[in-house]
Amino acid sequence: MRSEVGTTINLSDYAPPSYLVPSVALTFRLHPNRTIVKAVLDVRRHPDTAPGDELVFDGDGIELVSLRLNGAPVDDVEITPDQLRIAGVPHEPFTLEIETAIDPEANLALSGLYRSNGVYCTQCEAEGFRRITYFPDRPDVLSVYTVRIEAPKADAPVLLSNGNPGAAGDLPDGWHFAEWHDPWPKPSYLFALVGGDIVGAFDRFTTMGGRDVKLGVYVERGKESRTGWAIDSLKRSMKWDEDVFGREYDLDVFNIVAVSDFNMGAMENKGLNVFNDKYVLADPTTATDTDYANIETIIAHEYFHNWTGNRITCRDWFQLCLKEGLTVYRDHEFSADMRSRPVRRIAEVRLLKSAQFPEDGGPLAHPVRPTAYREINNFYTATVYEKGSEVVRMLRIVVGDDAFRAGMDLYFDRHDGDAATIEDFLACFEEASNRPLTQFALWYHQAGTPQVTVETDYDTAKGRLTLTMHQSVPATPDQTDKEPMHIPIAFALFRPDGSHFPIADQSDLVKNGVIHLTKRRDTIIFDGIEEQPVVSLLRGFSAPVTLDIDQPETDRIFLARHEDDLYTRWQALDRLATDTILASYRQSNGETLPASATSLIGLYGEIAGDETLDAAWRALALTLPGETTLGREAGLNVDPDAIHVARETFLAAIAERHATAFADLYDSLLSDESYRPDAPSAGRRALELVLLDYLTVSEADGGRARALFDRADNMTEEAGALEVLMLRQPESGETATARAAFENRHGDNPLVMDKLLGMIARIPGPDAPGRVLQAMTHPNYIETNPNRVRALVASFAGANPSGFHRPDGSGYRLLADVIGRVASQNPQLGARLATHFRSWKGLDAARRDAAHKTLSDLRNMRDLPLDVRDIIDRTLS
Ligand code: 0A1
Ligand code: ZN
Repeated sequence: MRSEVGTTINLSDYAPPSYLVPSVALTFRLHPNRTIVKAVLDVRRHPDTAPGDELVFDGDGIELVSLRLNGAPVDDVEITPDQLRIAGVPHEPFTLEIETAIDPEANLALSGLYRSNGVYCTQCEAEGFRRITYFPDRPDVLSVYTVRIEAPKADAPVLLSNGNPGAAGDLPDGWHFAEWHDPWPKPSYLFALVGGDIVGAFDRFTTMGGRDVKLGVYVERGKESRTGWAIDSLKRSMKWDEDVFGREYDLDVFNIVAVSDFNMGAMENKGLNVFNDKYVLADPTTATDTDYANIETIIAHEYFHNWTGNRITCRDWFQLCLKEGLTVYRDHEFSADMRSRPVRRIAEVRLLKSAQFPEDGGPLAHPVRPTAYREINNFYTATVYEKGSEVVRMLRIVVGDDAFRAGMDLYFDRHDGDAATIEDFLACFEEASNRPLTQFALWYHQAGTPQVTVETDYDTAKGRLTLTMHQSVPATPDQTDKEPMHIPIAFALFRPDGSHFPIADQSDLVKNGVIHLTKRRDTIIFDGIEEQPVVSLLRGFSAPVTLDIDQPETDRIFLARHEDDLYTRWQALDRLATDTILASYRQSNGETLPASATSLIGLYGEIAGDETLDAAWRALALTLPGETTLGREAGLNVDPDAIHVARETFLAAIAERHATAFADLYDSLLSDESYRPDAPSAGRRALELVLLDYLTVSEADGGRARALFDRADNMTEEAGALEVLMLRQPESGETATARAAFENRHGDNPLVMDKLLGMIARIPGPDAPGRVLQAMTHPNYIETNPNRVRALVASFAGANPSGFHRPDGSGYRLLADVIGRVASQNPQLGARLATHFRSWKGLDAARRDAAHKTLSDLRNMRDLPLDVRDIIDRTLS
């Protein structure tokens, strides 16, 4: 066990490793409670460092069985809870043989080697390998691995590890073995092993260079019929990375294993990706359109890591965004190419605003590349992933498409096989574009969401538009004074007929339709604008900033109607909806709408019925901004109940105004075609379900939703209809009957039952904590499985503001109790749950006090693991 208080690790203290391990041979004898691991390490001194004669390797909670150096026992060895120290090691390369014993069954932290439903599997990122054997467990030590796994054949007929398969065969007493060799040097966090009674579905892919790759997707027995979409997504990912980035796969096999107990979404271990089964298993009757889309993008994400993460890895964990931000950017581009680009962009921005903006504006804010941490597992954040991806996206805008591609090629070329840094990455783009990126690099170093304010002035006589822009970056923990950033603001100037004014470049300030704001304040002048234009800024959400522009309501409505970039059209509409709901919240606690709402409400009817627009886009346009985002935009002293009321008031007004048109449209969308997961069919269902929600607001009995629930032949409509019933009419008889039917049909499928847990958790209002407590008694709710806890408790705390933020603190106490129970067995899960307190300082006084009390009580808990303590300490600071 590592210390509860922990020490702070600083980027500025980075030093190369003293010892390197060019090759490793591991032998595992799998046993549920006492697995024996034999590691033979080829160890040598780092040529550039001058260590003393002491070797220090990392360990965590393992038992040392034996230790030999160059074949001889070692006397001068010290073992602490987290280290193995050997004094007086030779100067010449030597062999270290380490035998350790571990207990996979007792490993509920799901880090290192553990058992999931009887299947042995590993999770080594970030620091799990040290729970398997003693090792320099850091990403800048790269080794070639050879692995031999031995196990009873009946328990574990399938034995997998990284790389290519080698010898396999039977052993005495019903045991067997399999050997694997991975020729590509890799850090220990990419090591993986799987052993169990799992079943593979197979396919093949021929790479652009002619390599024939055997693809396998392994799942628990009985789930093999749900692997087709994952394999299809994998093949499309492999082809896309060749076509778009010129990246080819580099082994003879690529395996994916789906396990049911997993702390995150998935893991990119070299040649052996391990997945949370939620992101692999799909068929029409158990997975929704959202599940299909998530599987597609996560399979792609893990596959793309083969180049961005594996072939080029991180020098240290501060560089996490080097692999994560870049790989998220790549999976975004993939999904945009597979589906509708504007629709995907809307989803990305919604996620950024609901998850990353609150992080960046609260006590857990940190730079995309942090400079200090106590627990690295707490830095797998929306900032590192989503903002990290936005930074790469901006980089492309700043250097241009051609230099971006050239910079990527240079990066792959120059750093293949390296453990690299953000500086290495940026240097490639400086060279490719022949421009310095020093100011741009601030996106990696300065935390906080920049704020841009814009004043517009149009001089009719001169035909001149003047934009005065001002930027500021708010103070964040440990960073008070901020430098101005390089903010690319894509824009257009519209004529009243919807056409664009042509825009000439202005040296570095305006280029290709982008204003490059680099100063704290700047003035941009456009001449030859012969009539008052409508200004559209931040097109495509070209930078992760908040924008405040003095723009008349009529211009905003114009953009929501005529912006020809569909993402940006949604952005204009979303801004109008947000402002309307917040005005209602401020003026009347959400009870009544401002007069200005009338024209906007009319616009929703126009959009819904506009057949020229993609149905998926219309569905998103009709989805009002979420309560979390509204609450953040509302500023300080927020009352989430009033935010909820304000959103509902606006929603009800839209529903009432368009009742007939929405009903007709809804009826026209119902289809008898059999289910297909493609984007157009999914878009139709999304629009249908959004309309169903509007229509049910004013219905007495939920009959329409019940009818859809009964006729549905796919999980999207079945769960979608049930969700409308559960959230709109939680106590109705129709809801009770539908819910019982759902449980009856799917009670044996935990992933489907998770959907029900999520619905229960999201029912708004004062009864929410009681309902969640009740759901915890359901036999399906198992607290050692992160998916169950996330479905119920994280949905409650993260997606039900009016239910979670009860002024009496009951929601907070519920969360704290779960954290207390979960943390001792699974610290990472406990820490993730604790992040849901992150916005407590923005709430009204009663809630703030209640949250503060709960957080203080939690902090005083004995034996709180470092992961949780780190989050609580920072949240309270
Ligand atoms: N690298 C993975 C995410 C991941 C991180 C940590 C894990 O265990 C603690 C597991 C997965 C990815 O980006 O997909
Ligand atoms: Zn990743």
